Amino acid sequence: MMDAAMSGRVGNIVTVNGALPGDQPVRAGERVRLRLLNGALARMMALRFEGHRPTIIAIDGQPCEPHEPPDGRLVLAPAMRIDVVLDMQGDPGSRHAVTDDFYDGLSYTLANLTYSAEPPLRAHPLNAQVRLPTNPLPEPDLASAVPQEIVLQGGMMGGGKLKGVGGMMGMATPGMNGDPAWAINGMSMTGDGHAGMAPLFTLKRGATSRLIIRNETAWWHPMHIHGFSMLLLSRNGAPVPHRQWQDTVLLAPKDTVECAFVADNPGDWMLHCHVADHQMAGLMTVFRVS
Ligand SMILES: [Cu+2]
Repeated sequence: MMDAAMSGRVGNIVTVNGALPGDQPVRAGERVRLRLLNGALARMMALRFEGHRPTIIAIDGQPCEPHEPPDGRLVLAPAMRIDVVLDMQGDPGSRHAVTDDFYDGLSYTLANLTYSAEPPLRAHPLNAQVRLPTNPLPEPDLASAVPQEIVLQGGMMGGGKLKGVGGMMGMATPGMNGDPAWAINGMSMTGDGHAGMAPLFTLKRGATSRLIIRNETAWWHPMHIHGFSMLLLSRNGAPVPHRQWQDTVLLAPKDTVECAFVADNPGDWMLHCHVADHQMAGLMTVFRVS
């Protein structure tokens, strides 16, 4: 429960496609499309491709405007998927590290791009378009959008929003004695989510929902929605570029993110943190589209 009230269990070994990653063979001049998926329980990742410039072409399965990640650093939280195009512009025979430096002081080499000795496949990098056709998602109507605030609360050092929170100061540790460690708008849904909890909010089918997700905690949370892809509008008041549609939105401590979607999919849907330890300890809710 102590871990669940903090970062969750990040583990100590990262595998790629189920195996310990080592050399990833590539050839100079080739263009590679990588679909990166963070399947970890709690570990965030921030990948750098030494000597290379990945271009993001899709996030969570939704094409976006092709763009390079800020500082060349690809941040991937649990459940996030990012498609990148990578032009192999290294020299034949060279090796380039793929590193993960998400956690301060804990950076490591995940794998190595290992070039064969073959001559480059082509003399110049490809000029061809990397933009993918967009999916037919309904466009949110922001003028008529129904605002809904989603406040993430709890965890260690969270500022006392939950009963007993504030464990670092010698008070009760959140999550101990079977209490939930986290809450959304003051309510905690724990276990497998079938707790019979009433929906946090209800949307009319076809209405545009505008979610304002506010992270009051001292921890990172990849918030994952079922049934919909959300258009990211702003982060901490600044507009989000590249028209990114996501079903998993990572919030840094104290972040506020605004997103919108058209509620065209009837049913009861989950909205939860995808750090499984957080979800099971209360960072989960349900909403209804009817
Ligand atoms: Cu979380």
